[in-house]
Amino acid sequence: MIRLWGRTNSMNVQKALWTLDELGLRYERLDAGMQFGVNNSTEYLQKNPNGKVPLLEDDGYAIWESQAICRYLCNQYQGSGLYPLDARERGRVDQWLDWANAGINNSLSVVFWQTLRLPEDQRDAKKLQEETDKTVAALKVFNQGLVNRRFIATDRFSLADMAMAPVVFRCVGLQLIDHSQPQWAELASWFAGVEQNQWFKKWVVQPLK
Ligand SMILES: N[C@@H](CCC(=O)N[C@@H](CS)C(=O)NCC(=O)O)C(=O)O
Repeated sequence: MIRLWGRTNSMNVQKALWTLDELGLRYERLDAGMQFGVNNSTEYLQKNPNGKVPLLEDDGYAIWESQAICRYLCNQYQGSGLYPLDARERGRVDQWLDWANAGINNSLSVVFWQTLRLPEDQRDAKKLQEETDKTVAALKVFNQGLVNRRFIATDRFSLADMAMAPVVFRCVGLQLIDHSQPQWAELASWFAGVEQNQWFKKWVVQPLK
């Protein structure tokens, strides 16, 4: 039995849910994190000592870190379509997956909290501007990576596209970029394709809060 813990408005949980559904797996999702709590209970911390979501459990095997979860699911359940076996193709997927976490998620997360989640008296306009600039600079790298390509990592849709889709959804929703402008043409064309994906519509498209 596969169980995933995590609130559905977390980008990291969305990636794991999307992977589960792309692979056609049966699973149970349990709310955890923020208003739902659970993630700081002793039982949860035994499985994920970071107290973060998502956490996946598969027949007694517990794994945390969203992208490790996505890779595990592909490795365990014939997901080579999303996470290719070829070393160079896999290398490209890993490259963009790692970059999504290290290269853009950190700054976007600050922007998200500074714009929507922190009480107004705790917001810091300078920090917001700095992290917005970093996020937009990273999006330029992503846009450049899509020149003459339909998907970011290989010639097929992969985990790398799934990792970046919620990021771009938030950046567009927060109006960090106007992707109708010509300098974002590659990103816009990629995003228009992603927006057709049924699991993107199910898990990622929701009001930002
Ligand atoms: N790098 C981790 C980040 C995990 C993380 O920071 N999760 C956030 C939600 S996106 C969390 O658990 N926040 C605490 C909470 O929801 O209570 C991953 O990709 O899984």
